[in-house]
Amino acid sequence: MKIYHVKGTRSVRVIWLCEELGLPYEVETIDFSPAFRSTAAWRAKSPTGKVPVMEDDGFVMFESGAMVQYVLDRYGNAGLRPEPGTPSSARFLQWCWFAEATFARPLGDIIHHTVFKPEAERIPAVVVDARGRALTCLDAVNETVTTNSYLLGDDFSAADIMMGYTLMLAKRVGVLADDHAPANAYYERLQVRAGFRIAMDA
Ligand SMILES: N[C@@H](CCC(=O)N[C@@H](CS)C(=O)NCC(=O)O)C(=O)O
Repeated sequence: MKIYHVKGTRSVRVIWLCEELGLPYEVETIDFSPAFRSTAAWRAKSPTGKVPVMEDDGFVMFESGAMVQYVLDRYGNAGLRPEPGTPSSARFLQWCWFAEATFARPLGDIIHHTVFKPEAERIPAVVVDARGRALTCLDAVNETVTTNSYLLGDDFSAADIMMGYTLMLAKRVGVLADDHAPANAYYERLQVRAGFRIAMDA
C-alpha cells in the first residue's frame, strides 16, 4: 500500500491503522499547496484535489474512511472491527461515519473560515454556527466515553482511529476543551498509542 500523505492530515488515519495492524506500507509525502493539488496529475488521483490518496494492487482511491474500511476488509484479519452484520458492527459503522460525515464537517467549516480562505472571504457567522454544531457532536462522544473506555466499549477499534483524528481537529480549533473531561481523557488514551504518535510524526 502506498499512502500519499501530508503531515497532520487525514492520511494519519490510514498510517495509524497500518501501524496498529502491523501492516507494511509506503508513505509518499506530497506538496499540500493548492497549486500542486490542482495539477492534472494529482486530480487524476483525487478529483477534488484533497488528501489522502491510497494506491494498492493497481488501483487508486480517495476518502480516508473508505481506505480504513478497505484495509480492514482486505488485510485486517478481523482485527480492530466487529464481525460484519452484527449489532456491534452497526455501532462500529455508526461511529466511523459520524467521525467524518457529521463531526468533522463543522470542524472543516471552522478551519476554512478561519485559516484556509482569504480573509476577505471568511464569514464569521459560519464559524459561530459550525462551532455550535461541532459542540453537539462532541457532546455525543463525551457521553459515550463517560462510561466506555473506547467508542465500542472496553476494546479499542478502528472507529477510535476515525474519531481520534477528528478529536485532533476539534482540539486544534478549540472545540475540544477542558470542560469535556471524559472526551479529553478518551483523547489522551488515543494519543498515547504508538500508532497514533508514529502517524502524527510521519
Ligand atoms: N472526507 C475526506 C476529506 C478529505 C479532506 O478534506 N482532506 C483535507 C486534508 S485533511 C484536504 O485535502 N483539504 C484541502 C481542501 O479541502 O482543499 C476524507 O476523509 O478523505
